[in-house]
Amino acid sequence: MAQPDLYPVPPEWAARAKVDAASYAQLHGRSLADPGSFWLEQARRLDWVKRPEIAGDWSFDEKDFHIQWFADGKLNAAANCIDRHLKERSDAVAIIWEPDEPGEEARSFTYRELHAEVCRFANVLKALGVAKGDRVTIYLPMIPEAAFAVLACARIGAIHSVVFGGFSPEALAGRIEDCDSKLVITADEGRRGGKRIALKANVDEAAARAPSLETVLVVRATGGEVTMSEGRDIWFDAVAQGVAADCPAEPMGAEDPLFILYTSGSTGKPKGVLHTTGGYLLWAAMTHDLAFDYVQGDVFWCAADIGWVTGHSYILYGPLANGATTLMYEGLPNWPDASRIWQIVDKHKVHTLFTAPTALRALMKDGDGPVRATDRSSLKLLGTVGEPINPEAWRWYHGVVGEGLCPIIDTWWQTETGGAMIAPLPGATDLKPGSATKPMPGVDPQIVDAEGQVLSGAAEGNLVIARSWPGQMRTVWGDHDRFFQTYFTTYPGKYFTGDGARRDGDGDYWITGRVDDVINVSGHRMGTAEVESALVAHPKVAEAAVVGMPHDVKGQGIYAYVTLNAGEEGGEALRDELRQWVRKEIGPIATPDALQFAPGLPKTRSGKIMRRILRKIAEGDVGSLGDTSTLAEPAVVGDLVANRVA
Ligand code: 6R9
Repeated sequence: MAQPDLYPVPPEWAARAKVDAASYAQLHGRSLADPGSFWLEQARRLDWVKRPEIAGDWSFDEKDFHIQWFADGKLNAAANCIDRHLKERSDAVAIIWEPDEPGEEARSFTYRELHAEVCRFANVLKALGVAKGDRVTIYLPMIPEAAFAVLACARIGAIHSVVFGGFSPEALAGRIEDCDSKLVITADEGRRGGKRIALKANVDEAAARAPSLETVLVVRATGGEVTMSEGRDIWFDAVAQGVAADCPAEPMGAEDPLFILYTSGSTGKPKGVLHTTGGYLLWAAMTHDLAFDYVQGDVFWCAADIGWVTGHSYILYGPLANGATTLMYEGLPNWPDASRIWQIVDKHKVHTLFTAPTALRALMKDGDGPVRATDRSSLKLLGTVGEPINPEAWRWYHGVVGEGLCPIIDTWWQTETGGAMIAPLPGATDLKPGSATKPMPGVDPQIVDAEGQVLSGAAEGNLVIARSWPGQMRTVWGDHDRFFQTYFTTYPGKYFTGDGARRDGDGDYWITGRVDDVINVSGHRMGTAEVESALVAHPKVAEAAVVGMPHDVKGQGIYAYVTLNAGEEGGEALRDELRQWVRKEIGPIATPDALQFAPGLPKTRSGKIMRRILRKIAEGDVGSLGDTSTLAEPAVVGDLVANRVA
């Protein structure tokens, strides 16, 4: 065999980084052996109104199920992200904002300016009657006001629920209603890749289906035309004129909610994942510091949208808590051309770039030219998140983008975990393309078999986390039982991630992907059940089954099998109509890549759809369909194979 595919820690990183291999082992060991003192010490990373004296207090057992961290502590997340940096670093740049249009000027905000913007935004919210504990839905493009709105909520103790601007009015309405939110913050329009997105018009449509909604606060972003509804809609700039640029930060209990973020699960409607103030913020700050070895002054660019957890933790909360300079980009990595992302790196002297494998695969398609045409010498570290990274993309990222000089930080985590859980530290961990490597301090991963037996040494199975960590979600909004049922009953006493994983002989973890009915499309989670229920809502559809299929850019694509009502005829026109229908019901990311009309679906005699077979057909792996003898009507399989959509 050739050289093992191992990329040892570069000596200069081992020498310079805050954590080296020996101190990582010590840190992780102590975090598990003596969690109480370890976490109280880590808590010093934050600025507390009242410093906590208790660390974790939790049990994953049904009888005594509870999760609390630093429960006696008091703090404010926005004050941690802004005010505490004012004394010494008020003129340091907090946020650099790069607009969609390359010709337009970038903007930047120092910590002092950020303070004024956030205070003003907070006072606007107060003037509209928003109080501690109220839910505020944020449906904004990637403009600076999105950061101000999030931090303004945190400042006054309102619970923000950011909804990705790509979601449809229907999806938005569901998320407004679920958490009974009375206020939506939106913009006239969003911009991405030169296109306009009619955000305010979407809110108007959502409002019709969301009776809890009372007020729509509209930020003027593009100047595009909108209809304002008297008594409900308010221009931000009109109210902002009269408010003060100072607003005290509300002292919050560490366990007071900070935000809700909706994410797809394997069943039912999206879940409102709830994170609380102290534990989440500490997790975001600690993991940002350790995994990216952040040093103040470095420009950190997480190229996600704040509508996803990655944006929450690594555009806003983690970097700002650490006094970082964080870059926020409005547009797409490959617009107007394939080198835009690298031009932004050069323009703002980006030190760390953190993006998703799907973006890398899309960029790789244009070859090395657009990368080589740029300098990139400011880059020191590269990160990835969202899905397993294929070794080809890893090597391209490392060799071409980073010129072989930048460690790749592959971070495995979830909306539920608040921040990175398994990830290399640049000064401590030898890298292997495709492996997220080692657990962060405090993380106790285990690999279990189907029966819950803990496997030791090199093994493959399902990934669970055996103990609580501060960044863990606390509940599903409005449905605590669903929280317990979803995550703690498959393997009693442990948090079940929904992911499969392999651990090699060096103790490195390799995430193999979801083992439940969640599809990972371009790093975004989509529940098969959600797409199915959108399809069956169409008047011509009787039944639908949705599975993932391999997709060379998106990682996974959506493959839908649709059975029509009797008398309906499937054809190209209806196929397009149904794809558009799903797009409208949920959003563009849910659009099926392939849609096959199926007179019947493979079901067991008890009526369960055999997804295993549908997955194989979607993958084109029709030679190994396995045992089909338990099917009620084995003949349907032949038809499905014959009419497979390539
Ligand atoms: C942060 C985020 C979570 C799911 C997760 C897993 C997949 C995320 C990964 C990864 C392999 C990585 N995932 N990071 N798989 N390697 N580095 O993406 O949160 O949107 O909730 O998705 O994404 O399957 O369970 P979220």
